[in-house]
Amino acid sequence: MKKWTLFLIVIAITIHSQAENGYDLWLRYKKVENPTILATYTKSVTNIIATSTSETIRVSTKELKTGFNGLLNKPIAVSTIIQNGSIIIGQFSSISSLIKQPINIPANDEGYSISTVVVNGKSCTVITGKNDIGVLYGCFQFLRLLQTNQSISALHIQSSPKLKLRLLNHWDNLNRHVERGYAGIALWDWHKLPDYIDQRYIDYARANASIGINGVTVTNVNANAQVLTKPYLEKLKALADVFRPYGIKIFLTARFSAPMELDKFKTADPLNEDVRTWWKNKTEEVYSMIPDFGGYLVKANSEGQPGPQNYNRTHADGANMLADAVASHHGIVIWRAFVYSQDSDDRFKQAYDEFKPLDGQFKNNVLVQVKNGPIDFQPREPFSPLFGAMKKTPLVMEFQITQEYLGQATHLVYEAPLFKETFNAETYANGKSNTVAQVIDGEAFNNELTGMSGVTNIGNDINWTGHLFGQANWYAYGRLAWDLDLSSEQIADEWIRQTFTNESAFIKITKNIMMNSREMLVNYMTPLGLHHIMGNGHHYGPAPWSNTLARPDWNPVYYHKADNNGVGFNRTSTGTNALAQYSKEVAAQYLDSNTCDENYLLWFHHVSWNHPMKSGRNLWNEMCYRYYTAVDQMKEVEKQWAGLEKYIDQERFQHVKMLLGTQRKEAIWWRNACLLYFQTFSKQPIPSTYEQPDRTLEYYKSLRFPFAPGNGG
Ligand code: GCW
Repeated sequence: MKKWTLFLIVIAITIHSQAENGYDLWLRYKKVENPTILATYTKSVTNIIATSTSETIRVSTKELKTGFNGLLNKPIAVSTIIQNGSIIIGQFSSISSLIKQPINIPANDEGYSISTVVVNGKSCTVITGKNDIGVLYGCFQFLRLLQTNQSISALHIQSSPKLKLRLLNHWDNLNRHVERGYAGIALWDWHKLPDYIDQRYIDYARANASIGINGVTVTNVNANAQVLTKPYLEKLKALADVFRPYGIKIFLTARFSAPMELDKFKTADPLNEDVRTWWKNKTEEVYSMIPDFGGYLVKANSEGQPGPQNYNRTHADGANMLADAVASHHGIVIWRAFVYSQDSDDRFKQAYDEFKPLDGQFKNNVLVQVKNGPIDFQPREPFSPLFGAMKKTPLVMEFQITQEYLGQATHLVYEAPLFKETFNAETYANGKSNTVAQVIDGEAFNNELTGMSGVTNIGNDINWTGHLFGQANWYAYGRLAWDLDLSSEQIADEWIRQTFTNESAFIKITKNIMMNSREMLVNYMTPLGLHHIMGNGHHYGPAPWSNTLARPDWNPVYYHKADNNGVGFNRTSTGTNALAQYSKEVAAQYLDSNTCDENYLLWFHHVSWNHPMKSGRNLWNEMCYRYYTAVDQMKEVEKQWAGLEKYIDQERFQHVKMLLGTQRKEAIWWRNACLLYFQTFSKQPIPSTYEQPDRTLEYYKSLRFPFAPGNGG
């Protein structure tokens, strides 16, 4: 009996120690499995020497200790004695007297260098930067090398971020509901702030710093003026104090009508002197509490938000008023270009039509934040024409990390290929080769200020992002904001190794699943350039038939324009001529329905159901082919994952497995619902070689999801 009890306890402990809930993200620091690698690491890491006691160096040291303790499975002491394997960290100015030799340091203020050097005959690793924050980034990079089993014996690494502002945007409301959030409620426990500091705030800051994020807006762009009141500023100050050592600044979403809502003003006109003074004073109050406050992010005159147009003023008038208020503190204003109204004949054109004429009118501490595509974060969009057009205004790229239109938190979709597709697109701005990446990193138009914002997928779910693989999107977003040239594969590789294991068989299959996942999703949801055909309001599931919303440009039928003649939105000169917003080289790629990249065909053309496609099929059959092939791929993904059970802990294996089951069901739902609907126009059969839909179109139309997550306030 006794023996058995012991045995069971041992089993229970083993299973328990293996189970992981995903909370540790990519910062797991598990013991290095390969004994040879472990032995070399153990020799190369013997003690930590920190040359200052600043807060950022303190958290750097702490992170290294935690990391080494786990990875090497032994405590590593902090000391001042140089020995073989010392890890010396500190600002360049403070380490130079210690190491007594020149060292290459990065040009950029936030960059780092990691070098193997011999000091007093001892081989050491020096992690340094011009500033403390570079040192912290370098420490995280060093830990990443260990976690991914890279050699650390002869390091000469220098790295600097390509973008100045690497931001996360939380669409979190003060009641903790997260707009388009699928991972629980907001992290910020406003009620308990400022006194209660949840460990999560610290771990959130660590995770962000590990990938180079340096600013966050913690509230929704559909803003609530309350956040500007004293009690909330006190709560924000508490968060800012937690984030500061990690190099993360707080930005606020500003509700344009705040002077009216908080102080009974009759107007919020940006040219009214009292209004301007109100913002000036409010901003002074913010800076008195948060001296490194980043600035304001504003959604104005869009989807019901108030803005300068309410007073017949322009977006530039509004942005410049706030820009003046933050200028003396070196703050910035990020003004969103996500605007559209039903007066336009094509929502695609609206942002360009409103913002292009304002180019050159913004103060120099204003950036305009543009969504990657012209409509709204669809599975595939052409790049927004504003990226080639705003020559005098720095633009911030806005990506949506949360998967509002990408299967929410039940679909495994790796977004790096989507981000990279946008970056790699040619704008031909200034009549020469200039990619979107070159516009964003300031090269194309010589911008000093550069930045990127990601609408986060983070909530209070134990694994932060709902779907474990959602973590990869947070990770990839940050890594790309640091270096736009990193490849999707490399980022996936790093992420898998840190999140799961360095086992090559596991990495190969998982990377393959990730790399194909976005294209697969496009094909089971919106192939060939279909877009915006999801359910009303909550945006969950397919509803291409939907035509009941108040405004035409909210309805799916507006976007696909299916009829008996064909399908697609004619944006050529015989249609809305949206293509004219691109440079002529870009427009030329899409102008002709016979040569247009088929991935964008229905974005730009209304073509007949019999339109000949490159495969030799007609459009209808190609559509069937895409939907069916994608579902087959999804089934294959499920099988491949099932074969990976032996490599990872049960808890995370089962989590992903169950969600892949949901994803397969929903892929079939999308395929069947869309094909049955479009078939009512094409009047052609779904080829008999395919398994036929087992439900009717009426059934799919009847589905309702009143409590689907992420919707409403
Ligand atoms: O994608 C749409 C979302 C809205 C969001 C809006 C925006 C915050 O459906 O929920 O509002 O975009 O980007 O402002």
